Amino acid sequence: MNRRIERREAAEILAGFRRVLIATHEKPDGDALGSALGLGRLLRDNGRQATVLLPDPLPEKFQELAGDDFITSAVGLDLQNFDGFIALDSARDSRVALGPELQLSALNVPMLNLDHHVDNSVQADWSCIAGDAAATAELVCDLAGENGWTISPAAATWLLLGLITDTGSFRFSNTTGATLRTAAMLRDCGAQWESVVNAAFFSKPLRQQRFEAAMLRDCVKSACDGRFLYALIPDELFAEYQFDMRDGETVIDLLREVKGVVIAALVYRRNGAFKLSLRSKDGRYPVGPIARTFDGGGHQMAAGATVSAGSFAEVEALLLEQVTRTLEEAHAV
Ligand SMILES: [Mn+2]
Repeated sequence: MNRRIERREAAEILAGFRRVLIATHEKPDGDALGSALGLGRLLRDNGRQATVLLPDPLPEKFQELAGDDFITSAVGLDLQNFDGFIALDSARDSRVALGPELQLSALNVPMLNLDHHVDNSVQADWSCIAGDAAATAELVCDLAGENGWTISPAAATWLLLGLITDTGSFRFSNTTGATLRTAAMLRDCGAQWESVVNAAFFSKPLRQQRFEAAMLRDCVKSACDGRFLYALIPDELFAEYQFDMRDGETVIDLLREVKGVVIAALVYRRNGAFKLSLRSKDGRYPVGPIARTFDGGGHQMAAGATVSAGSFAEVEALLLEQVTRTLEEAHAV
């Protein structure tokens, strides 16, 4: 159970499937959608059947791009019909989004777990965890390459979305030479560069721009001599601008962009607890370990957690303690 495998073997297992069910993490972001819808297309373009299950609503900005290449509910799915199940970009069992009708434990289908979160703990038959890939979509491209598969313009467009969003348009330090070569390959395969960039970065509703302006004006605090910048965002602000953090993958970058900032954080309420998002822009001060002290996870430079606390002040105190400690010690990456 849960054998760790390298890309070569993952590509062979993938090639052996004929009828595949694909899922990704709850509250899907660009890489979740890009890797899931991209892999679905890729498999169909190369002689397989593939069904992508996305029970959670898509971020508003990606809805147009997505069309109807997926199903939103497992109702009526005949599980006997599949000879493979693939979980993408999901770091934990509880993150794999299947909707209320289907339990991961009840899925009696050989399972392949593909991800780039180094702390992935999903229980599958096989797990290929590529910590060196900037995006799960990059890993999917590697597997396509191993199998010599054709990448159609539609598949390339989705996979590019994963690469572009998880690298912040190739600005973040997870961008390797291989990432850039993969992006170039996808563009050569006919990926719609302009559609992807427009959807990911140039499609904010005006109310989001206003939400962000208000957040910057009213909610941002600075600590550790300006090296830590964070925002405590009250429910009222989300309500005033009808903004949902499901659409807010890039909000934290507004803090990361500020000169002198090493660590950025967002804190807001979610389901009776507090959601914490963390970013670092200096490898000597990773935020992955901070997230793990709150029982969260993610990557070294981009991580998150859910914190049970009574008030914003309580979360703030815990956070300041951890970040101060991190900034005082230079960690080796
Ligand atoms: Mn990802």
